[in-house]
Amino acid sequence: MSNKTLAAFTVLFLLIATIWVAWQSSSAAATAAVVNVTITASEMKYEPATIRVRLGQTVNLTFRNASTLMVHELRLKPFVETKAGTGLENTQTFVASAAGTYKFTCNIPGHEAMTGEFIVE
Ligand SMILES: [Cu+2]
Repeated sequence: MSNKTLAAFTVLFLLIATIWVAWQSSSAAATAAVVNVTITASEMKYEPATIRVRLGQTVNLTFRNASTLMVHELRLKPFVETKAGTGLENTQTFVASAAGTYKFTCNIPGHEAMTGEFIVE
C-alpha cells in the first residue's frame, strides 16, 4: 500500500468518524426524555411563537409574563391552561403524548393577536 493510498484511507476514516460522532450527538439531543421550554409573554405576543418537541418527551414548560401592565394567559389545550400576573412565572410539566400542531392563545379580551404553535413531532 503506497503512502498516498494510506493517506487517502486515513482521511476517509476521519471523515466517517466525524460524521458518526455528529450524528450520535444530534440524535441524543433530539430524543432526550425531558425538555425545558420557556414561553415569555409580553405586550400582545409570545416569544418564541413556535416550539417543537418530540413525541413522548416530558416537557417542563415555564410560562413567564414579562409585561409590566397586564395579566396574560397561556392556553395550550390539551396540555396546559395557565395565567401569570405581571412579572410572574409558573412551570407546568406534561408529556407530549400525541403528535400534532397545537395552537396556543391568550383568551383575555383584546389579546387575540397573541398566538403561537406548539408542534409535537
Ligand atoms: Cu394576553
